[in-house]
Amino acid sequence: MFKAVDKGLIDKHNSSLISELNHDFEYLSKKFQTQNISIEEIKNKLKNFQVAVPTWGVGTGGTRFARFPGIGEPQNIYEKIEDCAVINDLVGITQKVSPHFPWDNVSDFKELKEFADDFNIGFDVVNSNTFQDQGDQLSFKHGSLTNADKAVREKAIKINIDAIEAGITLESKGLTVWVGDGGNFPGQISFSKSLERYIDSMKNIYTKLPNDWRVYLEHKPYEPAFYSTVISDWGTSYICAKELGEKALCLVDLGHHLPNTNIEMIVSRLIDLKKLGGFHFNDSKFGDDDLDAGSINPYELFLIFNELTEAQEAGKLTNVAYMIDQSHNVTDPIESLILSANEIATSYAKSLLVDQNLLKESQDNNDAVHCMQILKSAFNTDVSSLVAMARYENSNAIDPISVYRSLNYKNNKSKVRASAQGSTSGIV
Ligand code: PSV
Ligand code: MN
Repeated sequence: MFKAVDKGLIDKHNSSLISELNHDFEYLSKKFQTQNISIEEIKNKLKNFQVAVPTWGVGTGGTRFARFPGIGEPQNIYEKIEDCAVINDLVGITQKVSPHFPWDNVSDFKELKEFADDFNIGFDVVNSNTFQDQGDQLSFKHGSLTNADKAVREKAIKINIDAIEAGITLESKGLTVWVGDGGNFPGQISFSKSLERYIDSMKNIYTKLPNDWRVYLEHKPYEPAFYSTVISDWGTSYICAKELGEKALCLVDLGHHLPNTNIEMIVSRLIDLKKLGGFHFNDSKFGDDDLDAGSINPYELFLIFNELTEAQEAGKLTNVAYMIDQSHNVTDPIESLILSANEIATSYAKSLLVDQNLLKESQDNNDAVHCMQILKSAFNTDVSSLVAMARYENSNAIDPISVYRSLNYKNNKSKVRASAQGSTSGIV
């Protein structure tokens, strides 16, 4: 079902590109044959790969200093779903959308589900927003789930329970909890008490999870709290997930680590501890910059997928929630999300080229150079024709950006959508 983008237009673009694609794909197949790699097997895995798109990602982001709204921006969750449907019609691997409540203001969740169904869009994990006030006397200025005031904690717990209830109607299967709670000054909060309150609040939320649901705990070292954050790292996240129970897992947002952290090793640790639940993909240079996935350090993204693929092949991992979480300040978010989905699929494809048995053998032989060569040779392989062929066979666009640009989508939307109110600063 294609509703957002005319299938005829995709076919027209594809027909002008297919002969070159066939040629490149054929070349890669022959190359793989000599390496005993089944291109068909990898293509099938790519055709079934999925990564969710966040509703807040299709709106133009900003920094503390300013936000420069784009033209034809979506102003509500319905318009956001339309934009997500454009992305999915073109790339085919972003069928689900991850909403943020009550950021996404919805009065009738059943109606929203029907609206999204009509665009062939499903709902991924739901997110709860307890990092800005929601319009009454109880403020999150000094924290939400960890606030010293029980009434504020109860308000934050309720927001999470409401998000679960909304998610049930939307047929989601999980809740991601990120809290910005922490302190800006030494001594401002008790490290110990705030963690205790977090666990206590989360236990309340956990009891409301349906049996087939999971709750994902997202850590982050700093921002908005710049001295100490309650759920600052994967270790704290792991301790809390363990304390809560089987349905609680850790979520790794790539930007939520200090520069130079070995994120792929964290991924491996969480896999071995049976607590890796999901990802928020993005890239960064300095901190939580929320840059486009794979735009700065594609090798890191590949190394993360290498850990995931190794674990999957060893039967240690199933059911990981993949999502993009980035802020698009200077690009059309639709273009950024198309490219990011492609980067993520590309990293996954390259990880499938790694001969894990050979890597193990070389590790056992302490052959550091050969180990590095195995990884580098997979990473340096140009798999663009393979990823494009998977898209083509799924009836999506060989070159999604050029189809998108030919739509003149945002210009057309600017004539029917309300324009953004002002250009207030703020992240996303
Ligand atoms: C926090 O920085 C975060 O990564 C969390 O996932 C939030 O829900 C999201 O960004 C919102 O911008
Ligand atoms: Mn995130």
